[in-house]
Parts: sequence; C-alpha cells; structure tokens
Amino acid sequence: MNRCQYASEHNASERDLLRKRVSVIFQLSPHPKPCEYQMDLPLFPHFTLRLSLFSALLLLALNANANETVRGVILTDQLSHPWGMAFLSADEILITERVGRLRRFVNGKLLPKAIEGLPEISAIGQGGLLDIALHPDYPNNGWIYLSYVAGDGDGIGTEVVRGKLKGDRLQQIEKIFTLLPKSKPGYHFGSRIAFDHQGYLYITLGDRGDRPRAQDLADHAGSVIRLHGDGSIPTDNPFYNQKGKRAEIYSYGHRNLQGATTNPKSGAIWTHEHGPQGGDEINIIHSGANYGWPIITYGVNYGSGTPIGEGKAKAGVEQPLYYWVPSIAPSGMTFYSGDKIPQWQGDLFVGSLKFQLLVRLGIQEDKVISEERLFEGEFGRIRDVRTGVDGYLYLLTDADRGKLIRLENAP
Ligand SMILES: [Ca+2]
Repeated sequence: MNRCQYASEHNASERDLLRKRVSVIFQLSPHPKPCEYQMDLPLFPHFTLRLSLFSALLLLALNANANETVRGVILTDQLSHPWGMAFLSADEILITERVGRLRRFVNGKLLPKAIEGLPEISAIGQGGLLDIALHPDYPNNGWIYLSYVAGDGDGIGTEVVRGKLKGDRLQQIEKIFTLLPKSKPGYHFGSRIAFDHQGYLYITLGDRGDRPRAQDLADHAGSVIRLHGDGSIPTDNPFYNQKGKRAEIYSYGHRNLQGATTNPKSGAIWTHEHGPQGGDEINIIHSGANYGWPIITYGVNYGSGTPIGEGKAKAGVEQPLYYWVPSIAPSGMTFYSGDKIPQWQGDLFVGSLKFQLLVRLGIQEDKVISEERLFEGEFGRIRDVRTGVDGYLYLLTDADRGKLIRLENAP
C-alpha cells in the first residue's frame, strides 16, 4: 500500500488524525510525482499495515519537526508597505518601502532616517520603490541594485539603478534599465531582481495591465530581462540584433512577476507570477521561451469566469512548473539555504498576499513534490521572503505598519 492509497483506505479515526496533524498537501499540478517512491506489498497485508502505521508515525514526527517548532519573531512593525530586503551583513538589512524610502535595520533596530540619494520615484498604485539586490561580488564592488517605478512623458514604468552606499547616502547612481514604452496604469510593474551564478542580472516585468504587450517582443512589458551587471546587453540574449525586437528580453509571455530567485543547486532562475482569477504560476526561466500569457493560462477572467485566450496548453508554449487555482497572490520567493532551520533546507518558500500565509514547497529534481501552508492569518499579507546571511528565514508583510519577521526553530 502506498501513501496515496493510505490516505483513502485507512480507517476514519486515523485518517482524521492525519488530516489534523499533517498539513502536507500533495498537489494535483502538471507534473505531480508525490507517490512514486512508495512501496507496494499486497501479498503481506499485516506487514503492509504495520509499515503504514510506521509511515504515518514517521510522517507525524517529520511534520512536528517541520511545522510546529518554527516560530516567527517580529523584529519591527514600523515599516510602511515594505517590498524587498537585502542583507549587507549579519547585523544590517536594507529594506525598501513602496512609498520610496530605503530603510536600514541595524543591530536589531530600525533606524529612523532613510537612506538619501535615491532616484525620483513614482509611488502610484502598486508602484514605488520595489526590489533590492546586491551584486554577487558586493563585498568587493559595493554595488546595490534597486527597482522602482518612474515616469516620463508617456506615463510610468519600471526602472533599475545601481549605486554604492556611503554612510547614509547612495552614491555613484547609474540607471541600468528602463522599461519601454511607459504607460499610464498604476499596476503590473513586476518586479524582482536576481543574479545567476555567472553574474547575469534578471529583472522581472509585469504586462502593465495590457495583455497583448506580453507577447510583443518590441515591448519590454510582460518579460524577464537579462543584462550584465553594468546594464549592457549580453550578446547571447535570444533576441540580440533581431530587428524590431528588444535585445534585453530573455523570456516573454508573463503576466505579473513578483517573485524571482536563483536555484542554489542548478543556478537556474525560478520565477512566479500572478495569474488572473486562478492560474498563479511557478516557472523556470529559459532563454527565448514563451510562457504563454495571455494565449494560455489556468486562470479565467475576474468575476465573469469567462475563458482567456486559447486554453491551457499550446505547442511551442511553456507549461508552468506548478500552478495555483484558486490564486494565492504570490510575492517574494527564496530557496531556503540557511543552517538555522535544518528541516527546511532546500525547500522553496513563496509569500501569499491574498491568504496571508507562507507556502513551503518540497522540490525534487526541478519538480514540486509537496505543498505546505504556514502561519495562515498570523502575520498578515506576506510580501517578501528571503534567506538571511545569518541562516534564518525572513519575512516582510505588506501593511501600513509592515513587519520584519525572523523565522527560527523554537527552543
Ligand atoms: Ca504561463
């Protein structure tokens, strides 16, 4: 008997106990392989039963270790709609606030004074100061990257600058990317910044609420951008030197990506994006690939529930690695690689704005094999999740009094 059968065939009291204590959900997603390693021993029913009970106890033990012992410590609740964070050292975290402030959290305290010298920022709707990332060689070169929304004559859009922190001022500011063309709506800006192991820089961009833009290669909106750290365009980008296409684009057909991280094992860039009503996705980003929006999606139109595009799949268009129906409204993503919560090492964490929870995904060979939902309603809308340089896992919550939270094993 395997665990899939176990769940459906065991007696009611044990099943209820399992339901109550085990919150690992085996997901019915495009590539589910949750049960393939289970044993099947139909010839020895008594042995099978014993094995099943042992498996259940093991699962309970694992779950207790994985879930009930991790707690959140609220380090501050004085952040205004924080969006992203970067760890300068074990003692200092930089945190962006959407309104356009970059804050310092030093030795356990949020400093009252924001960092000066930031570019002009349009804090409109979902826009403002968004993500922050450090260059992989930050200890030697000092480059800090910020994504934010700024305007020109045509409207607003996502931009990225880099600069160096001297005292409480950002200096040597260089603008390295501007989304073109800009437009009026105050939503779907993306944007996360991530570096791969070769030092290439990736910027995620929303469709700006105008669906066809995600399929238009003459338009940055709805794409993942790939650049060198100084903003120059790699000559091996898929649309480099192609007439009528923007050479910065690495992948396209995205709706609104507010999560991007590098898989520490493979070095690949993993992203997630908001679907419409249903159909939030996780994808692994490949050069030149079309991720489908708005041609294919697992979501439907808001309210009416009417279909979008041509269906759920199409030849030559990428399927998501994983998806959520209903939507969780994902923001922030990290592979946990710290040493302070050993039972979570290697798992992928995603924040949920809508359900105010943290999603923990078990990953095996570039597949999602399990989903667990943590801290539901406990902290608020989770905007970002990152592994700290001190080995803990950190959260930011989206609120007028947004929180910075450290997750740790309870003593
Ligand atoms: Ca897609």
